[in-house]
Order: sequence, then structure tokens, then C-alpha cells
Amino acid sequence: MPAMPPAHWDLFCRVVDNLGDAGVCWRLAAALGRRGVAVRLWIDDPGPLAWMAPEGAAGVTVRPWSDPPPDGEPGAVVIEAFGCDPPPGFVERMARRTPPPLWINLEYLSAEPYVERSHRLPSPQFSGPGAGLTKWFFYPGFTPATGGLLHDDAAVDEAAARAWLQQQGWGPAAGERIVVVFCYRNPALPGVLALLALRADRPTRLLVPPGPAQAQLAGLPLPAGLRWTALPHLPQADFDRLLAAADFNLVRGEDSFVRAQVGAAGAFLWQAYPQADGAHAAKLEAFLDRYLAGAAPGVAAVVRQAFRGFNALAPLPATWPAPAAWQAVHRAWRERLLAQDDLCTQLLRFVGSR
Ligand code: TRH
Repeated sequence: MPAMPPAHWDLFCRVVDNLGDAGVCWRLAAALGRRGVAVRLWIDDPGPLAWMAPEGAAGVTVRPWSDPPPDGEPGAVVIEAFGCDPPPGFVERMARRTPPPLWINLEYLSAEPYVERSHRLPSPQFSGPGAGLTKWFFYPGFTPATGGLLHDDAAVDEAAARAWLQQQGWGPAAGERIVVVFCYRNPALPGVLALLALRADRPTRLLVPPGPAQAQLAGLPLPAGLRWTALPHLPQADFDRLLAAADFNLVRGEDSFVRAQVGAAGAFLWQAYPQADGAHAAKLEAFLDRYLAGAAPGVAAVVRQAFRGFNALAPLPATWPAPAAWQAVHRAWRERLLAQDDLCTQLLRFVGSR
């Protein structure tokens, strides 16, 4: 294993469930690598990377999570994703390093107000293996008062994405819409598909990545005008192309949710990661408040109802929101997000300021 340059960064990722932990961490590591940072990505379940990142990325070394890491001298920056707590043996080494590494906790994405209040707050460690160190909270978000979103590679060439889709054999027939269906098991999915089918003038090809949606569709009689194709797992760069090539995206969780906003011209519906205490409902409303802030009241009301319906928090609207009006909302929102510094830029600036 080549010796790491002194200025390397360590990024810790614990795969809790689904794909977002690995997905967000891989996207961040690759983005840092593009900026010339040498990143060691410590991940407890590297399995998904075999298909998500088959070719690796410049500057990124993937290491199996172990405690303590055999040769893990901490780098200049240590990022723990989603509060995953690096191995205690590694944290002890952090406390012994001179100067101590900058320790960052990269939090989950939310549009809720607490994010702006909490972003960049210090958390001095008074006990445990990291006693004496300070951990800093770094919150992704949708406003300049947050850490921003990962979008430094979101300049999308839609024509290239559609050509790629055609090459895979997943392109549209004449007049067909392409809709990606990447959601959790969703009781509202039949209703959303029925709304899509109402546009009889626009037959629809559903492209369905692996996961609960494939299983749900396999048992679902489809309305006329809809057909579906089960996709294999794709490298993350191809998954991004898939969203970029679609006319409309049904997405979930965190990373595909962000990608549908910054890396796709088509509008989307988002199924938030369902939480037993219902906290995902507040996350959804907070996002919609921002996303729809500039929309005409009539459009905002029906789009909000479509999001709420897709999260089974309210009935779906009787008809699909007017596509052109929704598209205009999406385009304005996307331009606003792309005009803000991306998360990688903000992270590098934060590190440089410490
Ligand atoms: O898989 P998810 O539901 O992940 C979730 C969320 O991240 C949520 O915030 C978290 O709390 C939970 O995991 C534990 O959805 P998400 O966030 O969209 O992540 C999917 C990732 O997988 C994304 O980076 C895209 C990638 N992906 C591919 O690269 N290729 C594929 O074929 C598929 C299906 C996904």
C-alpha cells in the first residue's frame, strides 16, 4: 500500500442500510479527489462500491474499516459521515497527532431551520478517546448559510445522457416519456402511476433501478400507456446519467434526491426516508417551503400535494400538476442551487480557515 502524502484526509463511512451512506461518501471522496485531495475512504461494507464505483476515482483509496486501522496515521482532516464515530483506536491517534486533525462530522441533509443554526458549530470533546479534540458540525443544505450540496460535476449534457440511454436499449419509443422510479416500498406508487397514465397523449416508459420499487412493480397491473424495465445496478456516474436523461424522476433518501435537483432537467417527486417518529414529514415540509417559495400559489398547492401524496402523508391530487409550470419551478430551483458554492468548495474553504 503506497504511503499516503502527509496532507491526506480520512473519510469514515458506516453503511447503515440502503445505499445512501456509501453513495454520499463515494461522491464526496471522488469530488475531493478531483480537487487534488488524497482521500482514504474507510468503509465497513465496501460491497456496494464494487458496482457503484468499479473504476475507483483519482486520489481515493478505499480501506476496510478496522479498529484500530493497521497503518492508520490520521490525516490532516478526518470526516465522519452521518455521525458514524470512527474506531476508538483511530480517534486515540487523532488525539496524539500534532497538530491534531480537523475533525468534521458531515451531517444528514435537511432543509429545516435548525441546519443553518447548527452548521459549523464546534463540539469540544471532554471525554473518551478524543478528549481534548474538537469535532465540528458540517451541515449540507439548500442555502448559503449551510454547507451546500455536492454538485461540482452536475453540469449535465442531456443530449449525451439520452444518447447513453439509447445505447443501453432503455431509450423512449416515439412520443414516450422516460420516468425513473427509485423509491422505497410505497403505497402511493400505484396512484402516482395512474396519474402518469392520465396523460394518454404521452405514453411512459418506467426505468426501475434495483430495490423495493422493482419488487412492487413486478406485482402491479400497469395502467394503459405505461411499460416498465427493470434495470441492473449501475455505476454512480451512469445512475447520474439515468436521472439526467429522464423526463421525470421519482427519487428517495438523500443522494438521488440531491442529484434529481442539481443534475437533471426534468422535475421530480421525492420519497423521504421513512422514520418511525414521523420526522420525515417535517423534513418534507421544510424542503417544500423552500422549493415552492417562488411558485404561483395554484401550482405550489398541487405540487405540494403531489409530494405529500407520494410520501403517503395525504391523498394524491386528482390530476398531475401542470408539467410546464412544474418544470419552470424545477428549473428556477436548480439554477438557484447551482449558483451557490458546492459542498466540496465549502468544505475546502472551512478547512483552509481553521
Ligand atoms: O439508498 P437510499 O435510500 O439511501 C438512504 C438515504 O441516503 C438516507 O438519507 C439514509 O438515511 C439511508 O440511506 C440510510 O437513497 P440515496 O440517498 O439516493 O442513495 C442511493 C445511492 O446509490 C446514490 O448515491 C445513487 C447510488 N446508486 C447507484 O450509484 N447506482 C444504482 O444503480 C443505484 C440504484 C443507486
